[in-house]
Amino acid sequence: EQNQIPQTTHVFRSKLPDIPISNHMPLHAYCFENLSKFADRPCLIVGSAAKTYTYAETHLISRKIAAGFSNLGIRKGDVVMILLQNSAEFVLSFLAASMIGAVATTANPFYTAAEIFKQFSASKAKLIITQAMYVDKLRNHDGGLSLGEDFKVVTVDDPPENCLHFSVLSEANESDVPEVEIHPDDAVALPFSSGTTGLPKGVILTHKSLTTSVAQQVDGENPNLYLTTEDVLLCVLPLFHIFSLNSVLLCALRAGSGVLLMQKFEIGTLLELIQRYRVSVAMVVPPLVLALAKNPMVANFDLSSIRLVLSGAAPLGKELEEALHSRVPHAVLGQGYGMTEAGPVLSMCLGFAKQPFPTKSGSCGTVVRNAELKVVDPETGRSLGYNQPGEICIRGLQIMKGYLNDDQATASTIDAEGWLHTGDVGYVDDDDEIFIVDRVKELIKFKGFQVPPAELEGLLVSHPSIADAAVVPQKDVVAGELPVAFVVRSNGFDLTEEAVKEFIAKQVVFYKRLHKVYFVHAIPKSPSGKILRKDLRAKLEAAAAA
Ligand code: 4UU
Repeated sequence: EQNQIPQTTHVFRSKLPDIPISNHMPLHAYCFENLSKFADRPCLIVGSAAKTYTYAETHLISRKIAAGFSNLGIRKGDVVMILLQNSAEFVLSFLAASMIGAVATTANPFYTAAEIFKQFSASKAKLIITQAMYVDKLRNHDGGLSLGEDFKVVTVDDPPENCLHFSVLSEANESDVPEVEIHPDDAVALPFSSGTTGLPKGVILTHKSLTTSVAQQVDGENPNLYLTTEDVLLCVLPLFHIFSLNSVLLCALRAGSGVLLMQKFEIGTLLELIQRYRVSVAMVVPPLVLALAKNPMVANFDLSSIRLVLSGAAPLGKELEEALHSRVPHAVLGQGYGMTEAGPVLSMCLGFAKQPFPTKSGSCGTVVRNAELKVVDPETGRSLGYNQPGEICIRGLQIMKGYLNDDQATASTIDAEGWLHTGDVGYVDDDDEIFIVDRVKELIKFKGFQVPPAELEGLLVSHPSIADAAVVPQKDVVAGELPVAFVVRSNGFDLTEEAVKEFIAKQVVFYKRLHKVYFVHAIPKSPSGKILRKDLRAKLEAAAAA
């Protein structure tokens, strides 16, 4: 009988009231809704080239590229792959795709040919926008598709053979943008993420998801993340990752702030650009906080323009937060907590609000507005109250529509009641602040980058001398976590640690490389055959403590 008593669900909400959200609008229209108020303000600032695009220019060139896409045969629903470092072309192409109802799948240009091709074929992209130096990787895959025939490649610099120059897009006639009807539930972005388990999958983010997420951050009388047209946001985190795409780029566009684009992180250049362009808002990951807090060069630069630092994508230790505080004492420091599948922002520091709330160091903020968050016991599914750690779940219009062509993975992530299960373990304290304490999912994060263990395990067992393997995170001060492998050799003792590391290094982007290989006789598994990752992690921790 007891089982039939309905359980009360403890739902956590923002301390800010819900707001009306214009999530019926296509993403680009929503971002540019207030364009006329700041048409001549700087929008994209290309740090390396000392070039600035105003809002009016950004809008116009995006429209030209949209027309250019259409001229190349890209239609509503088609997928365009953006394989670029941070650049104006990245932003303009993303917005242009939205304008014709196309979908942008963003990928890391440092990926190996195999990694790119997996995403390219899963997303069925028709066009790739990249740099000439990456084109060789697009020729050397074994998918049987031919560059220039089966798919088109546009380069932002001198085009190699069979590729087109970006000017075919950017010099098209903006009056040729076709009229398309875009539905709020149509996809606009297709980032890839491994979620709670398995290989990377396409995450369908719709116009509605992204407009809702951006609004939850920057809209309303008292925005959770208060940005103005005077702000300059640091955009050094890669735009192919949802943190930068959403919380830096899209939020800045909606608010009319300037976006300082940096191709890559280099501390000297970063500091110089912050000083030169008076960067006021810095979105960062913990390793960048470490650099800003500890690098002696910082003392030689004027960072007084920075009023807000938002760290996310990985846990930020209290100590590090306090060390940074001593470097930028006038700035508000806090965290955002996101997950690609969640649209991505689940929670954000309320110290960033227009009328800020006091917050605690170490917290990842409070759940965003117009959303519900709950914490459940991972064993029983029972919802938990304040201060009790459990799996964090989120519900709202911002979350993904689902995984691309993977109903099973979608169903095991978003339940029948619409709750997205994050695989993160955390609790909500008495002040409604969220603290993440652990992860129950497989994912490893190296400097905030996703390392899916299943991908490395698949590669490992493809080696003729490896019978079985498991990859787990090992704690690290600089990177947060490092991928390490437990390997069962199949024939004698020939295989060395170095050989295993090299075998993987050749096939993956730098941050997925193995940092240690432990040879074992067997991988601990549950009766159903699941790797007991907890046991392996415990083994590592015991070894580190010894
Ligand atoms: C502890 O990392 C992200 C998105 C981050 C983000 C986005 C917008 C942060 C702030 C923002 O404004 O997405 P993924 O999909 O690459 O990785 C998701 C996982 C989470 O499930 C969690 O395990 O990354 C971890 N994570 C964090 N962990 C993300 N943010 C945090 C955080 N503290 N602040």
